[in-house]
Amino acid sequence: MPAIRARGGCRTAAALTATVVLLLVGCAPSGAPENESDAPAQPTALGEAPGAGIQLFQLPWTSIAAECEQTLGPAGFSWLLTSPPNEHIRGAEWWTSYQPVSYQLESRLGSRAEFAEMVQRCGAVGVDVIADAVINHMTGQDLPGTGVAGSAHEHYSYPGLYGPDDFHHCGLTGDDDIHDYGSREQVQTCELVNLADLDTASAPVRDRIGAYLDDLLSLGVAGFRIDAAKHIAADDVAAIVAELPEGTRILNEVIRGAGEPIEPEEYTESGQVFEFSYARDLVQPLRSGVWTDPELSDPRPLHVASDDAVVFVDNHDTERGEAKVTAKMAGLYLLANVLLLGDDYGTPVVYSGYTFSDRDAGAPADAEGRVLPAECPPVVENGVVPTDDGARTCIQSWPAIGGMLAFREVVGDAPRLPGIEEGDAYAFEREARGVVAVNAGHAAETVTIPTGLPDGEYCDVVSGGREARTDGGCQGAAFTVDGGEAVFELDGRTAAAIHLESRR
Ligand code: LAG
Ligand code: CA
Repeated sequence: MPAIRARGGCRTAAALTATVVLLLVGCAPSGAPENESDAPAQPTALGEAPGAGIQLFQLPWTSIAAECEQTLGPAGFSWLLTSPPNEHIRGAEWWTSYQPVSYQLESRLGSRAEFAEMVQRCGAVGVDVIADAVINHMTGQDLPGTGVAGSAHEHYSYPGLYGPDDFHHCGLTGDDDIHDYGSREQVQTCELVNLADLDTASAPVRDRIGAYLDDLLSLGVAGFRIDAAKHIAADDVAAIVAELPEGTRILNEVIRGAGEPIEPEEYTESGQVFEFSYARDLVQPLRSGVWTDPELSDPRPLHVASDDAVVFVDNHDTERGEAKVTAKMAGLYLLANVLLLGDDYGTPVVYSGYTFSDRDAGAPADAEGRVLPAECPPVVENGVVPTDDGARTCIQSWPAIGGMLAFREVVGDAPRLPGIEEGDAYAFEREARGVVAVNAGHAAETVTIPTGLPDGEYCDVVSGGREARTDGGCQGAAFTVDGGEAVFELDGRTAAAIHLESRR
């Protein structure tokens, strides 16, 4: 697996260690023991949790740069995923981004210079940038047109880049579109919703794609989401990735579909994959109030191995489709994100988009079609999402998110233990390092869970955020561990999390 930067460990060491000595020697490896005089011996050597990311959907580059400095860096995100940065078709819909016209870094979200500056500014605060790479296809336009940077395009002609021979013409269906997801050949060589399908087995096509990815790497990106990876043969993805520098992060988008011949497992050779099973399983108990522990083996059933998985509550497609819990249900969405970030499985990515009532509606834009800059307030009350169309959801500004990122740094790779269910509430421990509790019901509920955390009063990082512990008190709620049991009295639709370092 590509290396994940050691940023979380650095922060953890600094946060856990009161001594100046360790700070002077720089970022100690995360396995270093932390010995506070009043703390009991640490249970086991601490391995790092995978650094968490955030998808910033259709957010302009200038806004992302500011967001990194103001919120994402301080909150403890280690990477972010942008929308596609290259030239695409004109139009007001968000999905114009998924119809490439050229590989110039000129889009509704900003210019090449703005993109480059964003990568630098985010990197300076410890946030890596991953770009969404649309390399399976070009446009789905049947009529000639020009892209947002002025490049001419026809369905199978992109002057200076691709001509008709560079595309699959599958000949398997009447219109050359994909009709049967049970057919590997159709899915990978026919057209996804009429999008001209690149012949990714051909050397010139691979070279052009490689040059585009190299160009983005030259600006400092850490890696790529491979859009529609399921529609590119795993061997083709692997061949393209093989030409990239060692350590380039690859996140393959391969939606797991029941009974389909193409499986996410095929793509782990070239990087991680988004594990769609995870989101599907995560939200079920939130809606039903019936909790079952996930199978705590690795891999979980119908999941890739933890190291291979990128996990999420929703993304820009599922919030418009299959996701049962989205920002539209802000209370449950908070719980889902707490569970996501509290888990020991996969590399989590939080999703931040904008409110919509029309699934096609693009983010608010100016007269020329450029998406308007948008700023999130540094702090937004947990679970609050604006309801007006086009407003940014800004969940990264919830105290709970920064609080759970701190939780991850403290619990590291401590395993998740089987949980305790109490009515609609549920709690689980990350062995001897932290406990997460959620109440999916509307009524208050108390859940009591045995824990290896030392007895004491703990500050809740969901309500209290990253700096939950204040001088002598707590920023938010407090919970007690007594006689080896943690007790969480939770109001309806609330969550809590405590960890070794949130003890008062
Ligand atoms: C993806 N992952 O595999 C993206 O995450 C997803 O957002 C993309 O679909 C898709 N694959 C292609 O990159 C989006 C919209 C589609 C849109 C498509 C192309 O969800 O609705 O299709 O991008 O812009 C639209 C129209 C179609 C039309 C097509 C071609 O909705 O009706 O056939 O454009 O003109
Ligand atoms: Ca294809």
